This record gives sequence, structure tokens and C-alpha cells, in this order.
Amino acid sequence: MAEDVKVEKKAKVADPVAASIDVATQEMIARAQKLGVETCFDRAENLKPCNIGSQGTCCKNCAMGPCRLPLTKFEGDDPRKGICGATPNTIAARNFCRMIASGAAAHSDHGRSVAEVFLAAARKESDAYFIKDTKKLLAVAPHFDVATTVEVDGEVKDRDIDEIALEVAETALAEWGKDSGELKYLKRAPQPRYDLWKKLGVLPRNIDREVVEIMHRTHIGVDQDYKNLMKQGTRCSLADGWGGSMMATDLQDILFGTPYPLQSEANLGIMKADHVNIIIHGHEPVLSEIIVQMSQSQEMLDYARSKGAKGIQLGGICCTANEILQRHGVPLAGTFLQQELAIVTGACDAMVVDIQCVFQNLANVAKCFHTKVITTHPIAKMEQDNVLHIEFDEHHALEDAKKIIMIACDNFTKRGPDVCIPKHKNPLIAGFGVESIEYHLGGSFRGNYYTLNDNIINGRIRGIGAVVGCNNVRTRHNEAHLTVVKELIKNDVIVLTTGCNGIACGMAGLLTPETAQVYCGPGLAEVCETVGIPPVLHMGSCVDNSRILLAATEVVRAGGLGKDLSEVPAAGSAPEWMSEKAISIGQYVVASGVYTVFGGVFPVSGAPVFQDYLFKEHEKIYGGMWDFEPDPIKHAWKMIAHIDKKRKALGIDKARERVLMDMAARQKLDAA
Ligand code: NFS
Repeated sequence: MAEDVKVEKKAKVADPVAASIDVATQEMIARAQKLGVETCFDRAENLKPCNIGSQGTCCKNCAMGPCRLPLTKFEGDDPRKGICGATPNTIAARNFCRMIASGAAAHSDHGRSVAEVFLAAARKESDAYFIKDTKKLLAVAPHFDVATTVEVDGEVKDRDIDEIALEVAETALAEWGKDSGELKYLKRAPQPRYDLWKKLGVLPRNIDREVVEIMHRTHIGVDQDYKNLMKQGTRCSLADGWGGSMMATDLQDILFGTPYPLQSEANLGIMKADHVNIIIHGHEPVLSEIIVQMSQSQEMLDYARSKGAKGIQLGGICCTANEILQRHGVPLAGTFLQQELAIVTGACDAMVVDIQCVFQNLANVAKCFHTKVITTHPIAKMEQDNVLHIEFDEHHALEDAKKIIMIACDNFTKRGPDVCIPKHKNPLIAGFGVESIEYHLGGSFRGNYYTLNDNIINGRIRGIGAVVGCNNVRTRHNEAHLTVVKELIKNDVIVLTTGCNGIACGMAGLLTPETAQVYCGPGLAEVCETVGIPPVLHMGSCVDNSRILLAATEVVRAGGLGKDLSEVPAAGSAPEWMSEKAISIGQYVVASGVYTVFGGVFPVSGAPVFQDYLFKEHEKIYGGMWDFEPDPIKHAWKMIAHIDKKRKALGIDKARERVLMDMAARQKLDAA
């Protein structure tokens, strides 16, 4: 044993300014270091990623490997092979498909939990969950082939809402495992898109089956053709975007209310020294909704006051943050990379987590402070003994939420003297969706996407950029997010955002209408000012990327911008992605016809032929393609170039030139 023991070198620590563009984050990284508390930023200094793994060419799908195929220079055919003969293309495609399977499973299993709660609500088995938004229920029901009217004695009458809800719940749940047919929501895509998927044989049959089939195909000795693997990768990703994610969004809206624009704030500065601070982190709003509701009850407020606090301050991290922001205006505490730092403030009385994007190191950071980390989901526990597990169940949700809030209040009295909450926070407006964009940009009179389309056609708005996704500790926190977004709006591209990009934009103050005058090009600024919207529209969590798909579909439906999603002047982006969910999202967006650029690293770069297939061949197949650009300015310009290409194809490129003439050139002419 002795010879295996390596002498531990002193661990390096991160430079806070190099690690994040955000001042609150820098302050908390420095504080953690001063207190000897290790965070992900320091770990990133000491743990370098595996080069071959990050290029997608390490296969560990059997015990003859791992077979690691580094990218080297060669002449002629690629000589690299695994023990079984798997080529770099096969290995990279297998790994890529497994990322899609995991991402689709995460989004869709979240959707399944919501559907189960929805069923309990429809059956009236829960005292916590009800059918809240009946308007949305009636709008969604036809997509499940559920009738909203009934004929009685030759007269058409409205059907009972409870009956509709129950049938929607049962039909929705069946989408995960039905034995025949295809996912019902696919028909919500523009007809030519649906027809293309059908022709290509990529219509998902049911959600679970597409995930399982990827695991089968990527087992040793099964699918060894990267094109055929990607056919299944696409089918699985569509089961996410136009299936599990879309149903999660819709059913959440019906249960908890469809978001409409509201005001709030973002960054760690939303925590309050004299309040009980409960940070809710994870993804499913099933838990957080009830905590939000209970924390406003007189009973809980009195309890908090009895412990010496002035009240209860909730804050969100990751997509749970976006869920409770868009429906209740609960402020955003921070992005994915700030989760440990919320505890480092010394003011976090409880960190309540459910599923996805939760660092196991939260428990270690919590050991250095008074914070109680509480896990709540049966599929997501932590091994550390300082973590409490309170399993949350829809049948006794109110009691569970109460218990959690009381633990946080009790813990308020145990705070150490050294509390340090950064002052930084910014105001924001969030809560945009298909319905509210229609209202704001269509107006209550027209109530459709006509105005948005008209402004794209006349060139004031150059196009649509969907900028989404994670933070990644391998790139400077939030820098690429903000640079890409600012460059797009400066060039008159309206931005739709979700996930941690939405939080980053909120922290930087980009989600306010006033932003338009500071950062936007003249055309977009004019539209934002007239309509009173921010140039960056926060559309929710990552499952809510489905809102972006449906908004783009409405754009097609409103007319004048082509007959399919691939014709719209639009582009997608994830500048700081890190999760497998991002890959699933990227693939369904590409397969929906949208050009999509990722930053950071691209996970198949060790297999150039396969990468080429995703980057170039996909455009011929789907009209959308992947691209990769780590430099955020070039990244934004690749998107703008694509948008301009689509404008030209639609014959509306000249209109934009005229708008530009209106603004600058006309003044010049006047002066002459
Ligand atoms: Ni999206 Fe949400 Fe953030 Fe990335 Fe994680 S929170 S589902 S995966 S890190 S955007």
C-alpha cells in the first residue's frame, strides 16, 4: 500500500475575479477561502478534466475497456479503434446519445412526477393541489384529444371541468408508457415539421421507450452506425422537448397558474439578515409551490417571529428558482454555481433541495455553518450524516412544508455571529410565456403574434435568439452568458431566455424594460419602448424551453416568416452549458429546425466525422444544425449570421436595410 500513497500537495485556490464576472459571487468565493471552506471554484483548480473524455472518445460501456482514443494526427483513414473495433464515431455517438437519454429522462421524469400530482389533484386526493388554471386546462385538453364540450339532447354543452381534468391526467400519464401510436403533442409542431419527422422515422412512440432504446443500442455490440444511433438520439430528444418537458410545463401551469409578467430581484443580496432565509434549490415546483404558500401563512410568520426573526425570506437557486419566480415573484438567489455560496453567507437557515443540479458538497459547506440541508425526494438523497431527509409526498404536502419551514425557523436561532450577505442584487421582470408574449406583442385587440412578426419583417427586430442553459465552472461564471446576450440585443436580436441564463441576465439587470435604452440596437429599443417589455424575455426553467418551441410555432402560424420553424430568423445558444439535459435540449432544438451554438467544450470533438455530421449534415436533414464557439462575441455573430441568412431566404433582408437607413443614414442625408 505504502508506495501507492501520494504526498498531498497544498490545494490551489481559485482567483475570485477570474472565476466569476459577478461581484457578489467574487465576494463569497473570497470569504469562503478566508474561512477555509472549499467550493467548486477551488476544486476546479485542482481537478483538471480528462481530455479524451471531454472529446467524447472514451468508451467505458464494457469491462474490456475503458478504451481511450485520443485525437492524433493521421493520414488516410482514422486508425483508432476500441478493443471491439468501435470507431471514434461510434464511441462519440454512443456517448452523445447516452447524454440525450439522461437529459430526456431527467426532464421527463420530472414531468411524470407532475403528472402524478396532477392526477391526484384531478381525483381530489390531495388537500394541497388543485386545478388552478382552468383556462389553460381547456386550451391544453384538445392536444390530448380530450373533448371540452359534450352533446346532450342535440345541444352542445361545456363539459364538467373535473371530468376534463381527470381525462387529461390519465391521457398525459399514458404518454410515458403507452404501447402503440406516437406522442400526442408532436402534432403541435407546424405541419411540415411533423411531416418531416414522420418521413425520417423519428416520431417518438412513448417517452420511456425512447430512453430505454438508447441504453440498449449503446450497450456493447449493438448499434455501430453513428447515423443510426443519432436517429434514435433525435427521437429520444423529441420525446423530451415535445413530450416530457412540454407536458411538465403545461401541467404545472394548470396546477399552479400560467405565468404572467411580474417584478422581482436577483442575486445573493436578496437574502435578509433579520429574516429566516430558506433557499429552495432543484427543479420540481411540486414541493416549492407549497413551501411558498405555507411560508406566507400567519401561522408560519408568527412562528418565525417567535424565534426572533422579522419574517421569512425565500430565495431560489437553479430552475426551482425560475419556477417560483415566474409564478409568485420569489426572488432569485443565484445560478447553479452560487449554490455553495448561499450557505457561505452564514445567513442560510435551510437549503431545501429536490432533484437535479444539486452539489453533494452542499453538505460539506453546511458543516462549516449552521445551515440545515434538507433533501426531500426519494430518488435524491445524500450520504453525509448532517443532511436531513424529509420525504415530500403530495398526499401530506402541507404538513411536510410546515415541518421544513419550522426547522428553518428553529435554526435561525443557531446562526453564528459572522453573517455576511453581499449587497448586490438587481430588479427584474420575469414570467413571459406563449400567452403573455401574445398579449404584450399582439395587444389585447389582436391577441396574436402579428406585431412580433411584423416587426421582424420590417426589420426593427432582426430575429430571435434563444439563449439558455447552465453555468460551467470551467468558464468564467456568467461572462459568456452576458456577453452573448448583450451582443445579440445590441444588434436588434430579441432574446428569449430560460434556466441559469435567465438568472444570469436577472443578476446583471438585463431583464428590465430600461435595459433597452442602454444595450439595444435602435430597432429593438424602439419596439421595447413602445410595448414596454425588456429586450430579454425570461421564459422560465429549462423544461420551459417548451414555451420557446411553442412561441416559435406561433410565429410560424402568424404568417409571413415561412411555413416551418427552420425558416424563422432564429438561433439557439447555450454559452456555458454543462449538464446532459443541455445536450437533449440542443438536439431537440436542432431537430426542430433551429441552428444552435454551444460554448465551452463540444463533447464529440474527438470524432471529427461524427462532429461534422452534427454540424453540417444535420442542416440538410433537419434544417437546423449544431455549432460550437467558445468565444462569446464570435458565438453571437454566428447566430446573427444565421439569422441574416434566414432573412435573406425569406426576402426580408432589404427591409432591415431600409430601417437602418431610417435611423442613421437619414440623419446623414438631412445634414448633407
Ligand atoms: Ni438547466 Fe436547471 Fe441551471 Fe443547467 Fe441546471 S439548473 S434544468 S441544467 S445548471 S440551466
